[in-house]
Amino acid sequence: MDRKNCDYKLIIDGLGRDRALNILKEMLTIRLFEQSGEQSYQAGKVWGFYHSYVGQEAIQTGAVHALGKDKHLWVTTYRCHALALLLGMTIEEGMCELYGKANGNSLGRGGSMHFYGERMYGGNGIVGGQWPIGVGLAFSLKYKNIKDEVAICFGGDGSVAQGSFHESVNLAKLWNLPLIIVIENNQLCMGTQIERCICNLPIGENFSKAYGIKSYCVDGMDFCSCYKTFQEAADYVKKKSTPAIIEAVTHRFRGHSISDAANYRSKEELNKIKERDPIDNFVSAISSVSFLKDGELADIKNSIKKRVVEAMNFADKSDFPNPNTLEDGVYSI
Ligand SMILES: Cc1ncc(C[n+]2csc(CCOP(=O)(O)OP(=O)(O)O)c2C)c(N)n1
Repeated sequence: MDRKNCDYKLIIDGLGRDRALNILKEMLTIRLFEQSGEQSYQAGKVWGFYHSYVGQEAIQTGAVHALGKDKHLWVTTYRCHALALLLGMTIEEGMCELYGKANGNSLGRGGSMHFYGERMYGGNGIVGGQWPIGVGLAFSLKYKNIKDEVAICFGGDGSVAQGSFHESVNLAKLWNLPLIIVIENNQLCMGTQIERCICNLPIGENFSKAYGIKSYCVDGMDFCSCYKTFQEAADYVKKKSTPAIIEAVTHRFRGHSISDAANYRSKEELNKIKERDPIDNFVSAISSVSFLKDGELADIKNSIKKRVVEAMNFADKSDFPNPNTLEDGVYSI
């Protein structure tokens, strides 16, 4: 991991106080959104699958800040709430989608695994289903000769075991597509340890060698390392017009989904993991350059919590989609 190459002070100074505080607010919004969504689920207001991004916040926040949310084409897995929020979805749209309400991000038809945005192509429930979509997005950029944008495709470590990953990476390199392939390695393929799922570790380094692709390995619990690595990888991909792999080593604090009690991990192990909480890491990084005043963190948390609770009430009061619109948006050829 190239943490040692990451000059925190330089990065935080370069961001400036306002932007650093915005980054903190975004990571806290993701955390509180996820926790509140889970509460709503337990209260019977949200159904279906629910995959929380808690613990992994630094990766996609780092990526979106490094590349900019108004450019590029993005796609991710079923663990998709964070990316949608980072790319501009409102908390209300997100909460309404979880509640299956017509004001939701996908008009209440997709639920937790199917969030979208103008530049975000899901939210995909099929493990490994996003890799070929990422290749298609990168192909479209090359085809249209758009040189200052890339496609970014996120996937879990378990999805590297799918054939779709290998076919996609092969094509991306064969056609030299501007694609950043991000393996969010939370070291668990659902409930199976990565060592029992993937044959050749470290995953990013070894699989990238197989396809002749440059790879980066980054501490996914650290915003600054992620931010710097995504900047470097995007510059490389644009300059060389070729793909790159980023393996972000991380941990999820929750089970694979809400119905997974994560009994395969001891309390002690989880507590140890939480000592490297990406939000706490960022708070200490910005505190070390005096960007955070006394009491400011508590104020920020309270105001975000208030906004999330308002969004939950809004979702609760919103209408379910009208059954007469059931066939809207359904196309056939
Ligand atoms: C094609 C397909 N096979 C199986 C599943 C069931 N499934 C959902 S997630 C998952 C494992 C994914 O592991 P990983 O990519 O490491 O994700 P994470 O641990 O972050 O949930 C499986 C087998 C599925 N959704 N799609």
